[in-house]
Amino acid sequence: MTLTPDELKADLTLDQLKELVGLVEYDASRDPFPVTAMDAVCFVVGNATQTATFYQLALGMELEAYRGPETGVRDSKSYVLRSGSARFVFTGGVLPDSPLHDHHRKHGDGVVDLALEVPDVDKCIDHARAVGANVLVEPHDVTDEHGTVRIAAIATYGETRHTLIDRSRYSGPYLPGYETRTTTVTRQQGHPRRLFQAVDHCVGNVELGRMDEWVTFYNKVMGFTNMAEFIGDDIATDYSALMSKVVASGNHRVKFPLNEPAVAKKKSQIDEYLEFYDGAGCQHIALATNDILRSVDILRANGIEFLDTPDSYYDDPELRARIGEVRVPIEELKKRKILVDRDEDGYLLQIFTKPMGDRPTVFYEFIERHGSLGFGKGNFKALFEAIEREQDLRGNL
Ligand code: TYF
Ligand code: FE
Repeated sequence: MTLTPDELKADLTLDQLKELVGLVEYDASRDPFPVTAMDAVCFVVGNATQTATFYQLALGMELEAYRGPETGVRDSKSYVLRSGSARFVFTGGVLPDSPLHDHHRKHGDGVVDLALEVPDVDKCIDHARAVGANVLVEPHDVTDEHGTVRIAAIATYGETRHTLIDRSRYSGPYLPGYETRTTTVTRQQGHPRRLFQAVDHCVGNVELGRMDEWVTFYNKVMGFTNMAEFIGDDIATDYSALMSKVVASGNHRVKFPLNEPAVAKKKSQIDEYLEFYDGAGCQHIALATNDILRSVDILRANGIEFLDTPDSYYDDPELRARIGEVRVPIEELKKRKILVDRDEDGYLLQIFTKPMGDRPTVFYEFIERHGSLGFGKGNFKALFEAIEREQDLRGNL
């Protein structure tokens, strides 16, 4: 397994990545759709200029590239931000009749593209087409003075897409046509340590009864395999009001949990998302950090709001017994409302933000893994109760 140029640039070693996001060795030569890593999470937002500043100020990301009217693109502004190997691109419409405004009118701020870095775009597209995928953009080269990228795109759930990018022949900022831009924010104590280093997983919410269709899509079209963690009928009707399965790329570098609403006693949090996003879409992005306590302290001080966890969660003797020793006293987690889960491989610490925008749709998870390859199954009950308290406050339960 090799590191992508982004990961090298982000000073991450393969061992650090394994620890951060939980990678596995596999035989790429037998993969019909080899994927190297996430390339970018691309958002369409109502105000990309302010969103880019907010992500620098509050989430400690660094501005890296820009494209817009000043660089000859009249219809939109795009800001590229980085934290470790995680890359976010925020785009907003500029001209009054921009189709980006139509997207934003319908969905609000949201994820339009979970872009993947692949070694061979044509091989992926040939396979995807042969098994019936919807090819949105045919493979083509894009070139500037820094080199050439090969690009294509396939459709996934809702109006979301997967752009496939081979950037092995390119050394410029983000993509051809972008110019280098550096962070405008001056930080108080010089150069900050990052608040997160990588994207751990990206979750999709799909319509009632369609989860298995999308799992099959990722299996057949993209060669992704199912991971052990899932929420079935049994848990769904008791308290979660959702069903969930997880697919991962061969090397586990890319993990996509998929949720659908379940018919339960209460209105599902997934139904709330589908209603306010007006369709299927990306629900949360999990960001891997190697110091979740520090990250959460800084994020809170910067105004990021997290879901509450009741003290009873930490005082439960069953939790204490199941968790055993973790790297800090449980009191430190309790103070910060950080959740903890342990499975056969190790443990993880995780916390969830409230929705980031005006609509109750997209949010973030911060996760610190210590061996565990799971998604916090032991926390599902506490987490879903916290989500439902917020849903109730919004009048949507
Ligand atoms: O990604 C996961 O599976 C966990 C748990 O609506 C989760 O972060 C699952 C569904 C959901 C919120 C969180
Ligand atoms: Fe998650």
